[in-house]
Amino acid sequence: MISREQHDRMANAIRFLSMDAVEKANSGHPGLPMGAADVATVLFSKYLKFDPKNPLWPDRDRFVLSAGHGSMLIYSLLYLTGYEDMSIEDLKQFRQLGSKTAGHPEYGHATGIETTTGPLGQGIANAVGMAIAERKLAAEFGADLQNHHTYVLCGDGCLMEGISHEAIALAGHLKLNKLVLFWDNNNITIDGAVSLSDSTDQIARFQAVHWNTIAVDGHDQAAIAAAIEAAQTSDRPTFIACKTVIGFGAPNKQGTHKVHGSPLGAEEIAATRKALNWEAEAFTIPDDVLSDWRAAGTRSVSIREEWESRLAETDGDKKSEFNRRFAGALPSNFDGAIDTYKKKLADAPPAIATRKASEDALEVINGVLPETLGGSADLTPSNNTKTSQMKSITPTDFSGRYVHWGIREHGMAAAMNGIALHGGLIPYSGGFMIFSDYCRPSIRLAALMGIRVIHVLTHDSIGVGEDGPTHEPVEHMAALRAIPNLLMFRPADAVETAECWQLALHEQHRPSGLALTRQNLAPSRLTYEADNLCAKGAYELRSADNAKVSIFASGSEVELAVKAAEQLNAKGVATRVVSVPCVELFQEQPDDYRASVIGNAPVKIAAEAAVRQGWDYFIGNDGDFVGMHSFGASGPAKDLYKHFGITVDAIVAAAEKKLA
Ligand SMILES: Cc1ncc(C[n+]2csc(CCOP(=O)(O)OP(=O)(O)O)c2C)c(N)n1
Repeated sequence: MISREQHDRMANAIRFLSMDAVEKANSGHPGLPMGAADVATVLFSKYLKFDPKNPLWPDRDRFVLSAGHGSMLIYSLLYLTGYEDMSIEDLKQFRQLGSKTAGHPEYGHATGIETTTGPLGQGIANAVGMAIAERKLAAEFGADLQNHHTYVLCGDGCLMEGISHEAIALAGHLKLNKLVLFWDNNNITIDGAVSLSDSTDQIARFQAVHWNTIAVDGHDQAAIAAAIEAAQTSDRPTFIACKTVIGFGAPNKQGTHKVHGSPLGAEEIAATRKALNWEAEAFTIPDDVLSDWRAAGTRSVSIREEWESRLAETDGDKKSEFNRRFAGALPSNFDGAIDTYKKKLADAPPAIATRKASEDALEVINGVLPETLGGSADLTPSNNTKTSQMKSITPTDFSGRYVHWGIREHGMAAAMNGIALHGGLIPYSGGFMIFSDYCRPSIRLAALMGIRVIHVLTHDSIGVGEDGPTHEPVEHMAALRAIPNLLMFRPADAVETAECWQLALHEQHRPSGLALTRQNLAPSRLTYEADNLCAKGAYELRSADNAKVSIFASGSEVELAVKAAEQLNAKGVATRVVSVPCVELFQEQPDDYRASVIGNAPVKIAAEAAVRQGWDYFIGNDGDFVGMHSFGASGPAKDLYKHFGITVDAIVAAAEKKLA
């Protein structure tokens, strides 16, 4: 049992490391770590199941610092509990270029940072995804192998962000009872008191979405412990509202917004040392305190060892499947299944929408990849994301493989990040491409973290038709292509769709999006090719000797490009067509490949039912672009294509004009 005095000294270690690191960096946020130090100390010293020497142990509890600006809290905890990749030197390098201790916690910088946080609210939704993953894997592999909690700490800001509501409503609905959310209820944000902008009754709010709620004094060690113990036996997720004082211990600044995001200053730090009776110098932790913390870090070793013995005793197939799933490797029969499917497609190339082609590909994929976890933001019949293998997950039955996310795109995308980060599953979603805007902050974070999540984005252009401009993406391909480390695929037919899925699934360290049509398309790949032609991002689909015209197109416009080329060739104008399913992959190819695909035909035309931005890479400044120059409109898709001039005739005319 940790005495009150010991506890205080352990919590103060967090406080001083945080304020001293912020002071040294002359930048950062001391208020949250100082205020939440007691909550974190109780959690990490008594309850969190973790092993700093085996930080990736699959059944560890997950801890997410949703209020990422308080990053020194987690960095301090990692150092104090004995993570080998977080030294005192790393803390001294807080916020310096190239250090692990970045301004906000970044996934991959050090073990124990379970996700990148900073954009407020994301961490709560990540944690919901982690809790979904745990419950799903527990249903699949049994409680012997998966049985852990997910703890998340948030501030007022996280709770004000809309994404938090999407996430907590789903968590309450799904009864994710191993999810525990601590609210650092300090009544302060950057501008001042929370009352400037918010008067939500948070307890009532969480109760309304079926959470267990507990309110405690966030500086009362025993009360925090009792709340965590109550949470651990709850049949619902638990919200622990912890009343805290921001910047606790700083005699003149605590409780005010002055400690939120600025160094305390030498004078106030000296006063805090006095007030908290802390004599150790900056970055020096007294031996007794460090040894208490290190003991907290070894607390779960035997639990981890018992877990390892259970895994060792697990039936061979199940054990190797569990290990494969957490390694993120695809099963050896995966590529063969795609290949067989491509042969079948070549026998009778279907004229279908790529969203339907995606469903057909998923039917094959989900048959061989038990780790895929599908879902849709209430557009299942439109996104075609649910295949025959996928039963719906329900609050009482997680044996299914399909999540009904509800109309919560942002929460879905962030929770998918949490699922991918948790390990053992590959999440893919469904949504209308237009609403990728609603997912964008989380897609960006997936790209920043380098994790495998796959967004199925259907209804990818004016091909949407009657629903009109509110539902027709125009700038979205360009906007998504602008996100570094995200692969945006826009396949042209069923074969390309299967190839793009294959590529997305092989990408262990990048997210992908698949832009798919609502409308049917003529097949453009008519013969079987063993190679995945989409792998190089762009390739010559129709060749022509001494081509005078090159047409570059993606997705639904490849069909138009092929027909335009046929007409031009019939008129004696040698024309080739390049299909561009993934600009990012193409840009990674060697110079000579890119030069050969771009070619040197004097006339270059690009066709995509979207804005031109980005296409100059292929066609240059003097190429011509057949696409959108405005928002779309409501009407039958065929009429819209005509109205906006995205037609075979328009491509032919553009080429002829350039040749003239
Ligand atoms: C989405 C988003 N908007 C704005 C910010 C900038 N920001 C960082 S912290 C903060 C205030 C948060 O207040 P609170 O959660 O109460 O944190 P505390 O003051 O307790 O540290 C803001 C607006 C952000 N990080 N993310």
